[in-house]
Amino acid sequence: MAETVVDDLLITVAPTGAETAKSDCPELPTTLDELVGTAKECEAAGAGLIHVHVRDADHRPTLDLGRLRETVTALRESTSLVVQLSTGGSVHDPLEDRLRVLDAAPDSCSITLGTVNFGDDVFLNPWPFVRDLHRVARERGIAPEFELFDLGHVAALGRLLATDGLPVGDRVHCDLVMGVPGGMPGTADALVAAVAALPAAVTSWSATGIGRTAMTVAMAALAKGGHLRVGMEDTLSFAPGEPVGSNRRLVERAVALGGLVHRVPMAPHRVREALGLAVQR
Ligand code: KMH
Ligand code: ZN
Repeated sequence: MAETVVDDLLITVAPTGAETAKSDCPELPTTLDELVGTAKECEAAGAGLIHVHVRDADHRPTLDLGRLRETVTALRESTSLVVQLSTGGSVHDPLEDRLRVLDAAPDSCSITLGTVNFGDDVFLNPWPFVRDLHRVARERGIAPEFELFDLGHVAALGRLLATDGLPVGDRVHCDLVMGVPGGMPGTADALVAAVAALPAAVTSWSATGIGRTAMTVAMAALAKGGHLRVGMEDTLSFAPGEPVGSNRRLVERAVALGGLVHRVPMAPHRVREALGLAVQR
């Protein structure tokens, strides 16, 4: 009888983001207590990594270093999740503030591989800035997650690795962010094209579909053997006309989808190994 093959599944939760107002979505976890509560629920449901944007006392996005450090500490005290800080911030954040995020010493950080139109705004990622983030992350042992919003970003990742070398632990993890108005569409065809173009050095990849592309992208990612990112940063509707309600529900759905193709959620210690981080903090 053939042996049953069970592969693991990295589920990243991106619970908050920087682009949704609390007033438009009161369930969005914007306070530290709400974020920690969400993180605990999502870890219990099967998430292994949390992608974090921080808000200020008025629930607005902030890159205040004190708040970032406090958030990293609180998440480490309350969960085992791999803590990834966004260096993308909001579309309005200056590059120097985004680089300074690394001073909060997260386990992981996002690095976007190029500038992209972002709805009516521009998400700015000039090449020298991308190189600075990559260099500083490696110097500090922070594992990057390369965010790829477009096929050009996939090619740019190959260029970065060729010119500037591999990240910490020689692991290259990236996330296809699909369906942003201005980036690649959230379709199975686009995902297949992007995956086919990934540099050979890539050791793991996930995908996320923004808004109504969430399910299409998740199913295409699983069909191609990828990992999943879910969360209210990317998706505010669970189904047409049905608000998400909580990040936990999205993680639970990812676990269920993965289970259909015999994938089991990766525990945080396995995520650390996969990202080339020391297992013990
Ligand atoms: N808020 C977006 C403009 C990231 O976290 O690295 C950028 C973003 C990507 O969310
Ligand atoms: Zn983000």
